[in-house]
Amino acid sequence: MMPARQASQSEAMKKKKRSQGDLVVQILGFALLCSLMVDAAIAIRFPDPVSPRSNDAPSNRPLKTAVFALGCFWRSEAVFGCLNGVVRTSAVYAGGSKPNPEFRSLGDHAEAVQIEYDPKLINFRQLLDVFWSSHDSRQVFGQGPDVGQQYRSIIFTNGTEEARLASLSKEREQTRSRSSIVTTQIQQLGAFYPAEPEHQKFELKRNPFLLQLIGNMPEEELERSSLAAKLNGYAAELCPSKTQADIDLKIGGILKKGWPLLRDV
Ligand code: MHO
Repeated sequence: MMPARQASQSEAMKKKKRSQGDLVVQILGFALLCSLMVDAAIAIRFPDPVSPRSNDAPSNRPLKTAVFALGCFWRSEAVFGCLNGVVRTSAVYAGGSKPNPEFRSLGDHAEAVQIEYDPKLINFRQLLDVFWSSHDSRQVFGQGPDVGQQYRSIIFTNGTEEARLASLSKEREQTRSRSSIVTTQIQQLGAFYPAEPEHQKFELKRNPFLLQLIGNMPEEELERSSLAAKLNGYAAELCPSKTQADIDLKIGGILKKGWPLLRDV
């Protein structure tokens, strides 16, 4: 028979092991819950990339424009900037009637993103899919902590075909969320205005290291640059995970050698 002291020690050890085991199970459960919550909160549905024909450079092809409002335009610009086929993005004010709005007095406008895209590489339907899957269209006049009509959700269209695709996608979205109303408005695009320079490529500008890596472009170049649009998405960690990883690798390579500047990703 075990002496009383030894027996109680081994009982205590068993208890400790059991409670350590419980802790591990709790931590794993919590981690799983968190990852499910993050997935449920945002799981952007990225389109499958189409590879461009090498003899037909994107710069020679006619581009199309789309404008969406989905909350703070810092984030909206980053969401779309990284997509294959998106050539340029800008933060804009749209959807209102006030001429020449400014951030501190934008009247009835919403913060929005203007997207210039190559229709051979990505289409309006795919952009709509990214739009729906990258924000909460059921939140009334706001996104997360940003509350107010400037953060409302809007799909702007150029008329019949885009308006039809937008309504169809909204109906689909409404069937997905039976218990709450999809608040997204669908509007013909009217006059819209570029936001101030400090709101353009905001996520990228928060990262002086990345700015340096692309050679500290002057503001006008930064605003027109496809590379800057992509890196703006990368800086916000909103690119598809494969793209995030590819850019990480590229940057790692440059850092190792100490050169050259990052010219494309
Ligand atoms: N929550 C953000 C909103 C900025 S956005 C340009 C902030 O004030 O930091 O509306």
